[in-house]
Amino acid sequence: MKNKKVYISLTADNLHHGHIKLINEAKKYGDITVGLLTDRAVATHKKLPILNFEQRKLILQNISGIKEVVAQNEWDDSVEIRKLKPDFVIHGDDWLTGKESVVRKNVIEELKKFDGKLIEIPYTKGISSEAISNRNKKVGISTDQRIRTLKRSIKNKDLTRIIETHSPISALIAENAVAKVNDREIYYDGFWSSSLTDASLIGKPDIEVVDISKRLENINNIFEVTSKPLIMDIDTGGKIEHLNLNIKTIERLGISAVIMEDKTGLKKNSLLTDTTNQLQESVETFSEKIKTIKSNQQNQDFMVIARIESFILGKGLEDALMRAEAYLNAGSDGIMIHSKKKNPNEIFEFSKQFKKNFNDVPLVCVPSTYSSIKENELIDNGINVVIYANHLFRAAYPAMVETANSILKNGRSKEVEDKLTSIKEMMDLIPGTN
Ligand code: SPV
Ligand code: MG
Repeated sequence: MKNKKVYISLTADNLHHGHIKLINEAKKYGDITVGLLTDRAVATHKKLPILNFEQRKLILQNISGIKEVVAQNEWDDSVEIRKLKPDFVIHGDDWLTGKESVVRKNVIEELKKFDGKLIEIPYTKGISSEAISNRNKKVGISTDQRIRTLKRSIKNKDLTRIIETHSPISALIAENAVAKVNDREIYYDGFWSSSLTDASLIGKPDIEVVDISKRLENINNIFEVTSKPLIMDIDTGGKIEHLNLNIKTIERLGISAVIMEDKTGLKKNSLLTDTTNQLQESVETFSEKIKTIKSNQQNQDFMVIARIESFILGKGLEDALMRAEAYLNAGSDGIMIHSKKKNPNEIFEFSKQFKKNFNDVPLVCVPSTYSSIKENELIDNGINVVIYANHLFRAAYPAMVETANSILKNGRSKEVEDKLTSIKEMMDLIPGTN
């Protein structure tokens, strides 16, 4: 008689004895097919797994009792179950409540259609993949792993969400921030090291006056206490002769990508109202800079993203598209298109034309002035990476002003106390306090 088919769905990023118990139980019912969640499937609801799909698959293929490992492309197990029609589905009973209970309902409905059975086994107490993952977080992340994560995120998520961090504390806040929306966990995929907020932090204008070693020292401090990837704003990239040296340091530190803008002369911030004295670099020279970075990079996952300032400088769509093509030919791994309009129209016009020829090239935008646009509209319009470029700095500033003024006015701090974080909350945020 043919063996019965048993289906179990796993992510298997942090394999532990609870998984082995489940597999041993499943074995009793027949031949096990594991539906292994793809990176993309996991990323719809949770953080990307540490190990990629192929690595996780290899581990499972070498566990006795597992007959086959197939890709589960959806978060919801019932989609794969519809295709495979297993005799049994085995699952831990931890999905009776919480975010997976909807999936459970769908699986039960699906099984009814072909008389499959659901077997739920008691969840192994005292261990969870999440707990292991939190413990790993304390151990830290390797440089290569951090660099790689940005590319993986862009590949596996509809939209990679980046937020500005100007200090280790702001980075810790961004690292830990999570919003539960429906049954999904929404979080930031990485950090933006902004020239504007790095300069503002030390009371200087955004004119490439903060030297690179100071910027990198700040990023190094951020990396000491966090694990997410970081995109660095390298302004114009500076002199080619410096760029080829700096890029090695940047990469060695574990930065995943640099964004370099095609301006020349005294660079000022793009959001200034008056841009009359700001100049755009020639296509030839800027392409040389891109080639310099590409020829000096060591890690294949490191990316250079060319930032086009045509809209900022009033040059228009044709110029932006021409530059995008030239910069990609020079080796750029992605394009950032910038605008300081109140609506995203010119960004979306660019995206529409750009994506016709370069659908697979990551496209980045920075919606500081057109902030009413929602992320799902960015996705619908072909944007792959969104950068919230200055928001944590801008959030901290009014809070500090208000506190400073309130203490002066009242001759004590009590009036402002309930707006402040408690000392305990502050300490809980810092790793190693307890
Ligand atoms: C920055 O954050 O420093 C940027 C983005 O370059 S913008 O301020 O919009 O120019
Ligand atoms: Mg900048």
